[in-house]
Amino acid sequence: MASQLLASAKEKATEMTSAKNQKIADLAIATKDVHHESWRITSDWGTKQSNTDDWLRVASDDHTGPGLLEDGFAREKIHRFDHERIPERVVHARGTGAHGKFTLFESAADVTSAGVLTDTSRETPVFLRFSTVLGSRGSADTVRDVRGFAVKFYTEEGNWDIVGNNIPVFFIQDAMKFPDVIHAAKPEPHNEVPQAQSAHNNFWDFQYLHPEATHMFFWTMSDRAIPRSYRMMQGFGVNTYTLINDKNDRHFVKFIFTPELGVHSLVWDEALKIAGQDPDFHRKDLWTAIESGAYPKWKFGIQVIPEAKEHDFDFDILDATKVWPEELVPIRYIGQLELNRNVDEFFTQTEQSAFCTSHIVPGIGFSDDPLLQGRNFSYQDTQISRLGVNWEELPINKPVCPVMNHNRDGAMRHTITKGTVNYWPNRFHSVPPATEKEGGYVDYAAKMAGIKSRMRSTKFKEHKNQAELFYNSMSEPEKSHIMNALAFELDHCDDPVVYERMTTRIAEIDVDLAKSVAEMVGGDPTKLEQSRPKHNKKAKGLSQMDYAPEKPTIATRMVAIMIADGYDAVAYNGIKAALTAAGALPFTISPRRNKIFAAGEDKSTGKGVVADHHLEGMRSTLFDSVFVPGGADSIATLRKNGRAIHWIRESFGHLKAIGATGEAVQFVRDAVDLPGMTFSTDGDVVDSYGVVTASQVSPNSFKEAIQMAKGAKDFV
Ligand code: HDE
Repeated sequence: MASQLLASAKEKATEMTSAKNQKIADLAIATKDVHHESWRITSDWGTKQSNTDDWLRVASDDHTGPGLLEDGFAREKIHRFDHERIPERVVHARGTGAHGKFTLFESAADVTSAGVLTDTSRETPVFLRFSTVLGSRGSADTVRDVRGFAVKFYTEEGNWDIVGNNIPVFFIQDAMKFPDVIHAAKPEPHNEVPQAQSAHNNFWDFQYLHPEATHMFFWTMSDRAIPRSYRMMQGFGVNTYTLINDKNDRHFVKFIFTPELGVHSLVWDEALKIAGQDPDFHRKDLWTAIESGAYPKWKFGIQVIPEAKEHDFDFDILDATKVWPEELVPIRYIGQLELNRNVDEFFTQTEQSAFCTSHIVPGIGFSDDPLLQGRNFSYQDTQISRLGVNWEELPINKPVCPVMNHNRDGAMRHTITKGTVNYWPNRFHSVPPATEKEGGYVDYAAKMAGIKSRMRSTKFKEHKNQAELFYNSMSEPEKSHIMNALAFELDHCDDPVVYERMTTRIAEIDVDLAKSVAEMVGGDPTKLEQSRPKHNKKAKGLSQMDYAPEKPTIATRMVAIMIADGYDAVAYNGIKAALTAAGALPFTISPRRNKIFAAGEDKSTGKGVVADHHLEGMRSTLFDSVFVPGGADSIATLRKNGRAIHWIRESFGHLKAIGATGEAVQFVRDAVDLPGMTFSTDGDVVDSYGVVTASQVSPNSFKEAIQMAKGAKDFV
């Protein structure tokens, strides 16, 4: 059922999105479809093959002889296979991407001349790649890590890449430190352990030795680092860029994407389990949402500071370890990004997509942010080693506007440039490059003065104020999640130098937090003191609580309906229909994936229901919610099934909505019966735990419960 729903939604979606998107039309030229009945298999040189299974050999009926080197078909097949792999990205190796569009609802012409940010009639095609940072290509999605949020805008004036993250700050201030922070965070060099984890000695050793990383590690220990879905996280350009308008005024700018669905996270226990139970959890979630037509959307915002006000703040606005608090620099939301089409092939689109911070278009510029300056060098360089010098000719990376220059040759060049000259100017073409009016990129003429030295400006030396601002701005549950995350991570460090010193660093931000962590991981809490005076300030926009969904919805939420033989068909069919109508994805779970019969249904003549999964095949962690319809026999069976009981208890522990009707109500109560829990006599509300069950479940009350539990989950 869920798959039929997906198939028809997919057709509709494909029709709607391909029509206008110039990049999709462009990609179609390079696309071939293997689902044609009539094609015959050929070699790469085009000759039809008569056999692709047996190597040409000298053989007879009673003797299998040696293979012949002469067999070009066989050699080609093996050679191609031998060379299928390319280097994975040195960071952000694990990722997934999708196509979409960017639209503008308010022109930013007052601050920029960029067409993509001023022309409200445009639909700019985009490709967005999400990623984790530390793990290899095959690692799990739900690890604790920063998430990449890299957007390529295929604008009429050329590609513009915002290569961002889901966290607005970074570990270091100067690009020259990047190899150190990444070496320290990636698996340790002697045994390549641990995979995709920051919970190890080297990572935390680095954090202590680099006070500038303090603000960032508070973010990575927060719930932001374990998102529920790529669709439910923010994107930040992180670095400070500039915008230049028609009058040649320059503003500093930060780019922000905020999801329509709100910002939500997993709970840590869930994240840990999902990493094993379904390492592709986030990619599947994104894929399914797009296939079912529930297109994820983000509001696009800018924070701008006029050039003249650069020094008006107590932090340096070019320092990537700092946010620009919204109270000081409000976010101006001007556009929308929507993802509406999955890739046709992972390798040629997602894997070969390549981003460069240095890709900008007229109206957008860089700043002297030392991290950005280094990134501008690094990305082009890394693409050359990963994909080759002609990487921008690959279909996914090619701009939609004309590309014409005298860059030539190199491995795998495939554009054929006609003409007898390959330099400029030449006797055939000496038209000067485009002026600013003609769309040429003219660098902002900035006045520079300084001393050549390896130094950082004074304001770059303050590292603690915003770490405290972030921590102070968290809700109590978010604070306790940070404490637990630090306790988990430092528990995985076995060198006392690492975990003991870290508690002293935490004490500079909040001594109570440091003491709790020291109590858990080792270190002497009595020796810790608030070693830096606190400012006690808070700011908005840092806590996830500030990002509730604009329009609450349960579309694409995964709901497990648990039944066994003898289930109540009215309750089952009712809830399934209601969930489907609301765009949620119901899945039937039962002790076996063979027909299950309703109460009163004749097993020899009845149609039965074929479950989507059996109880051992799936886990509660992979669903947003569980519903158990009544039915005496069904519940009697489930009561005897340890896995069924565990499903309920685990869902409860992970703060999910649990719906039950009839006999299932007592079953759910018994399963989650915990000391100190109270049930009301009529409504069955377990309000002390923030989770709702109701004996008179109406589809609407259950839908609300799913929404509520989702909200509660973030905050309880
Ligand atoms: Fe990256 N980063 N980075 N980075 N980064 C790469 O480029 C680098 C930084 C980010 O989906 C690499 O194509 C340096 C900040 C994303 O393909 C590499 C520095 C932010 C992606 C590289 C940084 C990012 C990358 C590896 C310090 C958030 C994945 C593969 C100055 C704003 C893009 C590649 C994708 C990838 C270098 C710091 C985001 C090596 C030198 C800060 C989302 O070039």
